[in-house]
Amino acid sequence: MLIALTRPVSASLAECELTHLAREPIDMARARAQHAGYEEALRELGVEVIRVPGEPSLPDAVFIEDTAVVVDEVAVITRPGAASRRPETAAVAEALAALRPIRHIIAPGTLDGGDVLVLDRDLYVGRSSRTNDAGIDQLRSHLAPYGYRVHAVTVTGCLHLKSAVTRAGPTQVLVNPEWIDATLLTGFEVIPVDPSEPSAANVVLVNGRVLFPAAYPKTAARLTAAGCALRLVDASELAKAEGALTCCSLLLRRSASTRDATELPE
Ligand code: CIR
Repeated sequence: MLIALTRPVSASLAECELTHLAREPIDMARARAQHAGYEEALRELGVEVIRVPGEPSLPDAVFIEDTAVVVDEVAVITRPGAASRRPETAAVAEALAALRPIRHIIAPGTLDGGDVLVLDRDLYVGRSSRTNDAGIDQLRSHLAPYGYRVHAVTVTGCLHLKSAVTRAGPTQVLVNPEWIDATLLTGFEVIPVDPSEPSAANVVLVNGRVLFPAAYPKTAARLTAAGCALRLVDASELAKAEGALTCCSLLLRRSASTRDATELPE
């Protein structure tokens, strides 16, 4: 069984961090409805959704992905690159403590979970405006004992590594080649986003289906043609806060001992 930890949309979302986007008004009712639709889609795909308590004064708390890196053996609580986001980690650490042994990224390291792409035992980690080399080195030290390899990847033009690449199938990655050198991801078939949809590369692969943003029909067609089964979700209001689909959950197996290879890709 897969678990998704999520966190409610904060009342202060309009004060979120923005790096590559201009601030636009956010329709809060719509943002909350879209977030509920995202959670519902996860449930529909067989995931148990557990909500971590909200924190209305932390604008970006809904983007829970950035607060931890979770593998079967351990959870590494991050130290987000944006100082405003660091208080988000405490509640997530508390929730994860019931599910995994906990490790921490500490100063001077910074790391956002959105920069970490787990492909089997290889973790590709974006060196970005949020994640520094000290954070990457600490992640490597925490995960090496379990046989994980951590590779640093330079990210340009977007917020996080996973703005530029995510897994779309057992052997497929969806990539914006303008933002990352996809040849680094050896052993995977690279599906490029449609050039008119640069932000379409962030998808959630779960139980063999791909949660995909409804806003990007041309890239959706490419994935469908490549044999991916899509479940569309509308996340357009959350996108105004520079959040994409992976950002809104932390996906993990209930326990390593009950691993089912059909849930998350190996
Ligand atoms: C931020 O800038 O930190 C938030 N407004 C958006 C975070 C999106 N998270 C993600 O891509 N993993």
